[in-house]
Amino acid sequence: MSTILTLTQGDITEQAVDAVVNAANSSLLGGGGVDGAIHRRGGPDILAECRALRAGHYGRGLPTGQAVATTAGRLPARWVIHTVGPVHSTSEDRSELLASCYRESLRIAEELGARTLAFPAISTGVYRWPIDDAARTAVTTVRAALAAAPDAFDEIRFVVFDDRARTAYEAALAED
Ligand code: AR6
Repeated sequence: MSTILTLTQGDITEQAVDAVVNAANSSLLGGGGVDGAIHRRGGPDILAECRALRAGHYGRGLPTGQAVATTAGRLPARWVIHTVGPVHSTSEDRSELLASCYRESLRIAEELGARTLAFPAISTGVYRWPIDDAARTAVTTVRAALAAAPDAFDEIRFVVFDDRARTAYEAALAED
């Protein structure tokens, strides 16, 4: 069975999927945007697990491009997969780190047995990544990872907030 890639405009915290990806920062202790919404709607259990991760394996924070899972608390999902996108830079190409966020999130999801996964547009808010380029990186990276694991997932859902992001993902999904 092959995985379907879908696009939804709306709030990532309302997605009924096995795992929701959080556009976190390396502190794992919350922030604005997607991160703020996930902690607000998901409740304190998520932060408690994040604090435990900081007290244990991730004492120095979660490095950019990596991912780690916690409970989803009160969200309509089983897990939150926290990943740290790169801040966009004009002096250095950090695309590989952005791609790594998608690959590592998929790897963790597969380990968990999550078959449906929702991704926000990582790095395109506070971290200022241009949306067209971010959408292309998201779609091509996910497609490449799925080619290597064709039976692992049922649905990968890209969740965007605004019209501009929706247009960018529609274009990226229409490309081969
Ligand atoms: N549902 C779906 N998409 C959303 C939502 C939502 N509820 N809220 C925002 N977006 P951002 P980043 C879109 O800033 O750029 C935090 O403070 C938004 O329009 O959430 O990776 C963290 O703690 C944008 O297109 O993530 C970090 O410090 C996209 O989601 C930092 O921001 C990502 O925007 C991470 O910055």
